[in-house]
Amino acid sequence: MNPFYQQARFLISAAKPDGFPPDEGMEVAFAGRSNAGKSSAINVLCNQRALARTSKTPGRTQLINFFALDETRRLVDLPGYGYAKVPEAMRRAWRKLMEHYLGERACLKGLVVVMDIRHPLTDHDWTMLGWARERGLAVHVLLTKADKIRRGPAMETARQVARALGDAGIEATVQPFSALKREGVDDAHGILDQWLGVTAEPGARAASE
Ligand SMILES: Nc1nc2c(ncn2[C@@H]2O[C@H](COP(=O)(O)OP(=O)(O)O)[C@@H](O)[C@H]2O)c(=O)[nH]1
Ligand SMILES: [Mg+2]
Repeated sequence: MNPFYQQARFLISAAKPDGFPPDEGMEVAFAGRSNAGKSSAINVLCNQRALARTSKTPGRTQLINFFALDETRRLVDLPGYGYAKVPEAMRRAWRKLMEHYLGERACLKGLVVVMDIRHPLTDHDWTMLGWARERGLAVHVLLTKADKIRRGPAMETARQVARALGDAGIEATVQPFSALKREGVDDAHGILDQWLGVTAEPGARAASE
């Protein structure tokens, strides 16, 4: 476990841009369909049971949640999408909020798109990926719930998703992940470290492994 991410603390929730923390330092945002496993992934990456809330009733949070890692670095839990029962007005509000955040947030260094490995690349995922491409934002895809399928098909899905993104002109890295089995944590930390400029002290990193 990488001790840096264990420091994560809830900072603030915002329904509108005027509630965002100052656009300073560095952020990595997590996006994904409701119920894809986004909160579970954040919790496992931060080695905390209830940092980001997990839920069996999807589609309720329309807030952007900010978590502080240290004075200058943050993780951001974006509101889930794709939940069929969301009313049109809420959908519009979601779109406006996301377009604003992804389009304008200068401190945003990369976007983690969390997808259920059994249902990757939904229409809404492509919308998110399109926004990332427009901005030239780095993308990492976490294909989560990988414990639900066998290793061979999981690796094959990862290859297919990487190929589809490449074909669409989106530069992205892709990995299988399981919050349940805590698989893929080190790979995901490696990407976050790069984006956030985290250089673990050799001693600290060696001791944590
Ligand atoms: N088997 C399995 N279930 C998971 C995994 N990640 C999340 N879940 C379950 O999927 C449901 C939705 O997870 P949650 O993290 O709340 O999704 P979110 O809406 O994207 O934040 C919950 O019941 C989780 O326990 C995983 O890696 N494996
Ligand atoms: Mg969630």
